[in-house]
Amino acid sequence: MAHPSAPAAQVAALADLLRSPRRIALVTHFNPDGDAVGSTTGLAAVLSAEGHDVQVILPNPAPRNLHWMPGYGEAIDHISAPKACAEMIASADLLFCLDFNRQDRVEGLEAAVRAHPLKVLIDHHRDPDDFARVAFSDVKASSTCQMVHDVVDALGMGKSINADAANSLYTGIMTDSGSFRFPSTTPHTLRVAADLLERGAKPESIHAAIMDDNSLERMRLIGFALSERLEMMPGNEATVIALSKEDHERFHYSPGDTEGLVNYGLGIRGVRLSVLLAERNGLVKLSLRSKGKLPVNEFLAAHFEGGGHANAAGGKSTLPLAVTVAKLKMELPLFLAKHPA
Ligand SMILES: [Mn+2]
Repeated sequence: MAHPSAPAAQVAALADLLRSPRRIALVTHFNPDGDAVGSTTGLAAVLSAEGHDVQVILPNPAPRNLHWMPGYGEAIDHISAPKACAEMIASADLLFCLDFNRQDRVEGLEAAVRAHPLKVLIDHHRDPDDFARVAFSDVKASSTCQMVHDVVDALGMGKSINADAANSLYTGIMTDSGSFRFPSTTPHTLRVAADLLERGAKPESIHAAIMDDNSLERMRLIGFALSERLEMMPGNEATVIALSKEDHERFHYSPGDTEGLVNYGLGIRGVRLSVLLAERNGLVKLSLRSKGKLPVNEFLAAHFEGGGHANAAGGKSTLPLAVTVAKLKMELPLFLAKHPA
């Protein structure tokens, strides 16, 4: 199997670091998603099978539909156990930084991560900061989980991808690729997925655990957002959903409830850009999704302190919701005109 994410020089450097049993901490980004939890627990399972002493450390807990993931129960998080997290990082020989490109993405763990002298990065986000001794960066990879698979394989540790690791890694590839439909899904992505199936990943159970675990409130909130809050922009190419603080309260919002909501707009015929604005914790969070050559990361970087991928990116605004929506509606037509379908 080819390893586009695992260049030989970095693989050799990492192999050197893993030659004898190590105490290893693995961290990922704040608000961990399937790829974040999958890459940390998946790599931890592999390294543990290789005889290393491992600990997964999360900046905050993952949404409930990820708690079933193998190894999630052994992870510690900075919200519940700040001291233990900082001590574990400080005492680790080696710190894996997975699925994030800047050290401020770990929020409360930032100081501990910055202070660690020996970091290994595996990540697929654009423009990673230069903070790791060994860095694997592949912006074309569907997911960090796919990269972890390739790095592990290149290290000759493929046999240590046990069923737990396979289920974790498959989860991240599935969630980050939108169930194998985003353009980042390549033949290689499917070969990696096939390899994980051979090693014990269970696609049906994983999909059900992730997708069919909605609370009734979340389903009602989605219904409300689509019927009462979704606006079609002039030209019928873009949709905007703006959810106020009151909207969240009405449906007893809990974290993760609006996950994936932004994608619904793209399901409408002719729509190639969809926006979700959510007023939470005194801030307006923007999520954008697009189809084709419509770099929403550039739009958000220019106007809403954001970034991410070309077809999926996030940003924020400290302006009131209505003002943010007005600003968005002013800028969107210009952006669409600049990038015609
Ligand atoms: Mn990812």
